[in-house]
Amino acid sequence: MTRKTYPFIPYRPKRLQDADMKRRADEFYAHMDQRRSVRDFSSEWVPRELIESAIRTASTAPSGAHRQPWRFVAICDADIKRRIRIAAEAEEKKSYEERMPDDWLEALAPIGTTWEKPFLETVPWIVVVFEELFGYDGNGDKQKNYYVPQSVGLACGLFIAALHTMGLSTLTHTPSPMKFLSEILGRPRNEKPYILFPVGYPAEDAEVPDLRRKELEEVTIWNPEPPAQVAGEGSDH
Ligand code: IYR
Repeated sequence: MTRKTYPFIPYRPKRLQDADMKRRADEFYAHMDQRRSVRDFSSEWVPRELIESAIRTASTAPSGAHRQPWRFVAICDADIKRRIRIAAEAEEKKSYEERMPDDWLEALAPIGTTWEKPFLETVPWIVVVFEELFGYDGNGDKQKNYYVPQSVGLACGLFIAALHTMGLSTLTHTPSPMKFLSEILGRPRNEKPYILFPVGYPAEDAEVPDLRRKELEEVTIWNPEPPAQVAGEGSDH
């Protein structure tokens, strides 16, 4: 069934000079490579406009059938943050002490995480992302969404990049199970908690593990190996 109902419009992203492409690519990589997950936050205020901008950017992500099946719940209220901390710590305590198998605890040991999550109260903002499992059409009938976890993951990646670009920090936090977030935040049953982002500035004395990222060669398979590029030869074709 080919039935295009959108009007289609030309798309001509500005073509850059080869040298500019490489420079911008390298600058973007260098910038993103500075990003670190933070677990010790300052209580310094972050204006709502910055959170709005990050959510706008996140919402530019591609999504299955362009359903944009994500909801960002932005929380700055001290009482709600406290309730989230209490519920998250209750679940995390059970996870760390009873539910997580030894191999998992061992994998986390070098990072030093524990069930205690004081940052949930310290940070100026918590943003909880929900997956919209299904929506409703104009008649109020259920409408399926597609590739929801992929779509929401992509939006979260852009959200993280947007925050980093502003000089803000976050942590991808997944208290488990996360159902308490639906209850505290009063979200409907077609929405499922996906991830929680504390957002703010690192505490003045914040430290992060001195970890290394995998080399390009460890994460890339060229299939087949592309021909060697001749120096000075652009890719104008
Ligand atoms: N959700 C727990 C445990 C945890 C799991 C993984 I995998 C991490 O990379 C970090 C933590 C917590 O937030 O502590």
